[in-house]
Amino acid sequence: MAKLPVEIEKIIEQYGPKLNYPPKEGYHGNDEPDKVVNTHCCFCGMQCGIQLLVKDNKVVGFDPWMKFPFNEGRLCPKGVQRYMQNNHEDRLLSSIERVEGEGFRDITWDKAMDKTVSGIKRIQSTYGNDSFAMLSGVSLTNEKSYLIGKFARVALKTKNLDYNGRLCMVSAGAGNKKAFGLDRGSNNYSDLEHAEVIIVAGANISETFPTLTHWIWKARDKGAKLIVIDPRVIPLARTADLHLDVKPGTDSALYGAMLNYLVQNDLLDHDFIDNYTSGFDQTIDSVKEYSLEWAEEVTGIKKEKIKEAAELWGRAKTSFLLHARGIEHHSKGVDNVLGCINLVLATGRIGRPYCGYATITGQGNGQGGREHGHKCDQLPGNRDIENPEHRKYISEVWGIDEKDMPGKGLTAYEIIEAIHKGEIKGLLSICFNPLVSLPNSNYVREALDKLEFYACIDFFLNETARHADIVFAGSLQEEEEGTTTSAEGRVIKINKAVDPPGEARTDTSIILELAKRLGVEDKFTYENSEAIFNELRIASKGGTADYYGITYQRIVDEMGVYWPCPEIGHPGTPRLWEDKKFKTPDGKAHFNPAPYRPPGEVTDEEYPVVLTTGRVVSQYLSGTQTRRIGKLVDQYPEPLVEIHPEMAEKFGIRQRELVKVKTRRGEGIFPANIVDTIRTDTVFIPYHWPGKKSVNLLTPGTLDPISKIPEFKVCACKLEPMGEIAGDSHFSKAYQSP
Ligand SMILES: Nc1nc2c(c(=O)[nH]1)N[C@H]1C(S)=C(S)[C@@H](COP(=O)(O)OP(=O)(O)OC[C@H]3O[C@@H](n4cnc5c(=O)[nH]c(N)nc54)[C@H](O)[C@@H]3O)O[C@H]1N2
Ligand SMILES: Nc1nc2c(c(=O)[nH]1)N[C@H]1C(S)=C(S)[C@@H](COP(=O)(O)OP(=O)(O)OC[C@H]3O[C@@H](n4cnc5c(=O)[nH]c(N)nc54)[C@H](O)[C@@H]3O)O[C@H]1N2
Ligand code: SF4
Ligand SMILES: [Mo]
Repeated sequence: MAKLPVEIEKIIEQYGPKLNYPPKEGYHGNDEPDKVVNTHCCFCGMQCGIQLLVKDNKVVGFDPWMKFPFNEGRLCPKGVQRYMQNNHEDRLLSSIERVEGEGFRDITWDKAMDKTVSGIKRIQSTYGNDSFAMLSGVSLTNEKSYLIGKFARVALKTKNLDYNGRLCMVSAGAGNKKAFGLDRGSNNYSDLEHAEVIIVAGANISETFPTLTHWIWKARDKGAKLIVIDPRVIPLARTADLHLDVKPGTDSALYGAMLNYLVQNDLLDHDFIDNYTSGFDQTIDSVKEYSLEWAEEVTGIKKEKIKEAAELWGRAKTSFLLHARGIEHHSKGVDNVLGCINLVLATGRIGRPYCGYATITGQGNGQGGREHGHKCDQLPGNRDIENPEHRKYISEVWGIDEKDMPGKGLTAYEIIEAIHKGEIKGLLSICFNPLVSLPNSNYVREALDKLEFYACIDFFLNETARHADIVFAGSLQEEEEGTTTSAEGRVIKINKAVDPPGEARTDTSIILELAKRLGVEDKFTYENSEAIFNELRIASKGGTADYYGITYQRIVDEMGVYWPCPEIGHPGTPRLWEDKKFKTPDGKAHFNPAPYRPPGEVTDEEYPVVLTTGRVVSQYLSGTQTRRIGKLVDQYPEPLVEIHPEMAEKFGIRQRELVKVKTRRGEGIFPANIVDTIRTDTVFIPYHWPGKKSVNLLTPGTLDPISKIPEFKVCACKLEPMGEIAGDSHFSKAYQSP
């Protein structure tokens, strides 16, 4: 039974996080590397090209990969430190097991397998197959995503498989499917270059997708107008033509009012609307009361600014709209996305050069990983697990009886709820750190402690894994060959640089061995990653995310191929919708009404302040990887709460004073960062830290009804200054927070 380990100090001492710094004598200038491997950054969805330098089977440095077209050698602070992991002293070199009262100890591969398989079998034979769940992640390659989707349904025979993209891309995915029938950013980013107007909504691009700013600056050099929609004056907003300082949770009111303005002033593309779309009349009907005055009242943005944004957008000849989690992490995330798409469709600016629309995919393989079947409702090729034809096709590819294909399962946060209810008793997780990344972390921790058996596959012991019975030492991105799909929809090649060190194994070999021991070896015979990819190609054929025409060789020769690519001779599709043939049932792009409704939790007398959460440039996600890299930690060692000077004065808070931030779920203590770049009614806390430093102690488990994404971007809080200024000792404690 997984219990919160009392031996936590010992575990931290043994497995970190400890900080690695580059050697004082840099690798460059010493002797030649054994090899230089062209591959990609393991972090965000930009998937920048990078060259890894290898010496003695260790990744020891990097060089820019100048020829990779998207980033042309440019890298961000995380990219230049990504090589610091394979050689890290916290790296798991062997599988480990938890011994109550003792902490973890090494265990042989064979025993780890035995214990896991008997854990799975005991739970499933006592409580049924669906009582064992699996959670996965999209830092994994396409091959692993595909394999895990198949493994959960064919080997574990459970319907309860979901992934960390549930916290990330699902609102955008659901909105894109409703509007276009397909879930991918519509353009490659070079289309930004000649856009006259660019809207960036809820995306802190300079910190979260730093290399993408290059394409925005290129457009700015040519005179593009930039409109940024964010409650904070993010770096990109400092030089924008217009900054709309939206109150968190009110975007749909803004987009509705902008659409109404376009209609009232006939700034519409009638030809496009009449010939290529449906749903226009109901949609404009739903916003006809949305005046500029009303929108100012709801969103807190001056009506003159809203009007100017609508004018700029309405009169442009070319344009690009980009959004990210700022509008998607909401209980109406899907509606916000649809509100943006309505603005794009009303002006007909899609499917033409320099006219585009895209959600900016977050995680490294956030795009590919949401297509190949490790979502609870999905089969490969972005097929629907409840559609009889889709089930039949994939059952044939997998060589199983359609009747044995499980149905739709629970989403990530619902799996936690089901553990609380006693419906789920066992868990296998890979590439996911839910204790830090899911909302309401006290509730998540209690769930982990209720599991009868929990196994995890990772290369570092993340905070969730500290609750596991068995942890398999898996592989880093650079330790296994495969492919990912960048935020642009470009399928690219991840090349193996080194072997997994010590007794660690590739993720794939761990999954394959589990499948074998669960008695389905015959369904999982792959010689290598390419063989998995070739099966994926067939499984995706005819689906909306069609990879059939993409081969490893083509990816190398062409520096990536954009899906859909349905035939071997097909050139790939950098820009979607040039043929105006949308993938919806009627072949048209759909307008969808997205009327305003308030967020799940609004401020009141007791909790008078809006809390929103997000990222900083130097940390990545739950921080498992980046909280171990010294230079990145030094850049921003712990979460600060951003507060406007007016609010600080109101509550009597001084710069760097410790502030207790409380919500209905919990409380945390954060040093104040008093800045005038945030709304006066809102505070912001980044989320990359665990334990007492975790803002997810405070966030609510409210979900979007369609996408089931948690409402990370808005809740109500109160602030209490603690009287103490955060000193050095406070900061240093943050390095090793449990
Ligand atoms: N450095 C770094 N880069 C990353 C990551 C990382 O962890 N660290 N993670 C990657 C991943 S997985 C993702 S998903 C992306 C996320 O990339 P982003 O979505 O750009 O990042 P966030 O900081 O979560 O949120 C973006 C902005 O939303 C704003 N915001 C908050 N509430 C609202 C609202 O109601 N409306 C609007 N319009 N804006 C609002 C915040 O002020 C913030 O500036 O980044 C990727 N890149
Ligand atoms: N409050 C708040 N919470 C948020 C967000 C927010 O904005 N605010 N953002 C949400 C978003 S957008 C996201 S994407 C999630 C992310 O949340 P998580 O997915 O939980 O975060 P990660 O840090 O990516 O955790 C992944 C784990 O996978 C491991 N890993 C990485 N690559 C590999 C691999 O190749 N193989 C194996 N075996 N393991 C690997 C890492 O070591 C790490 O332990 O967080 C969400 N949580
Ligand atoms: S922008 Fe993203 S992919 Fe590029 S170097 Fe930075 S983290 Fe890596
Ligand atoms: Mo994400």
